[in-house]
Amino acid sequence: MERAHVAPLRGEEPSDGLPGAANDARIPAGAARYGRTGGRTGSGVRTRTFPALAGIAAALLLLAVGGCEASKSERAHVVFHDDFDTENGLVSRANYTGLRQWEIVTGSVDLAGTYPFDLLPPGNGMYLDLDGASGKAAVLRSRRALVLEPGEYTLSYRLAGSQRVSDPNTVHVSLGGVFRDSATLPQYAPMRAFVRRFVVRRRTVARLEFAHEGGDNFGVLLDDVTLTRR
Ligand SMILES: [Ca+2]
Ligand SMILES: [Ca+2]
Repeated sequence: MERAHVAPLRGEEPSDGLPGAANDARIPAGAARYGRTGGRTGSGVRTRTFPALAGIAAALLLLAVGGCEASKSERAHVVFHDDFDTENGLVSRANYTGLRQWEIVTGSVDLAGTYPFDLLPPGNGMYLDLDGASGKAAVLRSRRALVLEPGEYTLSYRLAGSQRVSDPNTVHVSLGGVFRDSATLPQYAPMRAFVRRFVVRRRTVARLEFAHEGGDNFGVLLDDVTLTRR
């Protein structure tokens, strides 16, 4: 049975999608009314048509400027992202140590995604088996210390079961003292997104960490780690 626990300041259930970057630019009510009024002024009286068109153009300009400002204020800032798709020339490797953005504190990981470690259906690019081939699962930590300015954060990552031996696998996720979560996935759990939201109230510097339990060389599969701030 799959389970996931989280104690963020503000959490939500796992989602099938990554956090959206769509903006919710709203049209001011007054501007909308102006547009409808302008549309009814087509009376054929030439001397009144030009001011009306100028007004419509001004309203559209205001809408465009307002929309841009709204987009800027609501746009998420990407603090960290890794999809592993540029690792090792897309060649799978057991006990891979060349991760660009992660140090392996203990244990080992396998780089997977292509033969002979094409464990999932196509479409995931490269990903990691967090319990490599050394008999000890990995503690993976971001090489870069992440500077977390106060704000609302969304951390998303995709996890799948090992797709091989029948034991469940547990991984613990943390970001310093501001976020902590864990997930246990059965053997054939498909790859899906976990999306977590939390608030950072004071400037913090922290490293992102994935710590896998056990060590039987078949672990949780990890892909698409993204941290954003609003
Ligand atoms: Ca990938
Ligand atoms: Ca295992």
